[in-house]
Amino acid sequence: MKSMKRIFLFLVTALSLVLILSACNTENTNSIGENNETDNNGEEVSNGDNEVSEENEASSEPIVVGFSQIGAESGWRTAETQSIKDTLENDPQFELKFSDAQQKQENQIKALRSFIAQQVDIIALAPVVESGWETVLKEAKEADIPVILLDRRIKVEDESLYTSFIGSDFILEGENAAKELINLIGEDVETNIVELQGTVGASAANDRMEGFANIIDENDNYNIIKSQTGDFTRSKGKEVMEAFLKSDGENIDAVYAHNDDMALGAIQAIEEYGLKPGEDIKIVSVDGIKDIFEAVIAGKSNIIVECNPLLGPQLAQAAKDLMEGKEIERWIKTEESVFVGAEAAEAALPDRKY
Ligand code: GYE
Repeated sequence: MKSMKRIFLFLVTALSLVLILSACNTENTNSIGENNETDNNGEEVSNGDNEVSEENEASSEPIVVGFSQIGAESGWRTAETQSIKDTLENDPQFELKFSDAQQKQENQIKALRSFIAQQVDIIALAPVVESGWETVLKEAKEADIPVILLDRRIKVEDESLYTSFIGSDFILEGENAAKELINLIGEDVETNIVELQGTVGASAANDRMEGFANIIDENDNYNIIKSQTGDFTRSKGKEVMEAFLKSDGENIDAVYAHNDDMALGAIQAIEEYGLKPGEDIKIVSVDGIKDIFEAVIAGKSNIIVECNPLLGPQLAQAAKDLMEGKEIERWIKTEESVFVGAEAAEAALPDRKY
């Protein structure tokens, strides 16, 4: 009888030890934010991780990236979406969850909340506008999901709400657009410019406007006589240019468009008005899509300030680095050029990838 009692005691002690050890293991795993997950009831949802297979699992489990894209308003954006899909969908190390917000911030916020609920590893956000992100990004932070901003910036007081920004220097793009325009026309020539702005509240619009004004304001011969949003689209660009031509017609010497699509719309409007785009009215625009190269080659536009949308490889690298616990740069910049005139455009066109 005594020996039965001893065996029973031994079994109870052994069982408790096993339970304590496995509890410790769970705590460790969760505290380093690894792959164990909890469901709505707070219960652990096993995804195959355990002590023995942890290393193997970590290398075979894909990195889940939730990407909230703005929409498809421009050739540039379509190229960006393609680059991200091509890169992440063709790499078994990644699983991409893609969401198109159709230009609406509220849809982006919904997408982010859904990514958080699905416990993605990384959120990539191309923010349509600069402001209004605090609440949802705090939710991502609380869920320990790093957020990488793609192509546009945001304004937040707490800079720790995002990990990194991958994209261009829009102020510099605006400055380059103005410098090249002044070079082309001549600094002593009285020049009236109309400006086609991008989406209201977007960093790409705000900064391109600021950079351009920085340079133009230094030259008394150059004046921005009209400035209005064309929402980064061809149709709106055309519409706004028609209105500019109606009110200011022959007084317009140059167009500065925050993107190529709006410039292409403006070209149509100018032709329909009976003037020659690229000659009677000089044109400078930002992005560098193939269509604008063709327009410059045809003499219908003049200056292209490049902005690179092929951000897939940089996003993939940043995501891998983050998952390996490496520090990534706060601003991952893209290399860009400026093309002036038909000859330069013709030489570059065969190598254009978007
Ligand atoms: O220039 C424009 C697009 O955010 C940099 O958005 C991007 C801009 C790009 O729709 O064409």
